[in-house]
Parts: sequence; C-alpha cells; structure tokens
Amino acid sequence: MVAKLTPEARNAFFKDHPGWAEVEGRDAVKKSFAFDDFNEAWGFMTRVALAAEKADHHPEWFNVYNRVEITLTTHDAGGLSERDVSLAGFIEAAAGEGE
Ligand code: H2B
Repeated sequence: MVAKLTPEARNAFFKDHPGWAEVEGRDAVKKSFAFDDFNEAWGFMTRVALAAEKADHHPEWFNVYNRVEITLTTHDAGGLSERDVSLAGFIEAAAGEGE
C-alpha cells in the first residue's frame, strides 16, 4: 500500500508544480501540454512512457495531434502520492518546462 500525500505535501505540490489542477470528484491532478506538432507530442509521450514503465507508475493520458492531457493519481493509494509528485517533475522536464 502506498501512502497518500499529507495535506501539507499536497499544498506544496500545487505551489511547486504550476499548471496542475484538481480533477473533480477524484483525488487526482491534471494538466494539458501543447507541442508544435504530433511528432513532438509523441516524442514527449515516449520519454514519459519509458520513465513510467521503469518506475512502475503510469499516467492516464489522452492525445490529439499536438496536445497531451495527463491525469496523475496512484491507484494503489486511492489518491495522490509521492509517486505522482515524482512523475509530474519528470513530465515537466520532458516537456521542456523550466528550460
Ligand atoms: N500507476 C499508477 N498511476 N498507479 C498505481 O497504483 C500503479 C501504476 N500501480 N502502475 C502499479 C502499476 C501496479 O498496478 C503494478 C502491479 O505494480
């Protein structure tokens, strides 16, 4: 069983990771990423997929052309955990944020 984030850690997540929003009715967060074209979006998804598989922690996501909508939650915890914080950080870097 994986531990859910404490309320303090949850607040820190939203402060440290701009653009992520609460998902209505679930203990989950979502963010939309836009790229120049499908090739860029798919490259991003490939990088995230390899990291997710390595960490055994996977995103819920939806892609249309250059847009990738991602939802993060930990099914084994029934809500947000440190695994989501870690994956969110990887996703942001893979999307080129903070460059
Ligand atoms: N991904 C996410 N987002 N949450 C989980 O609880 C989870 C996962 N559990 N990937 C992993 C796989 C688990 O189902 C396997 C059996 O380790």
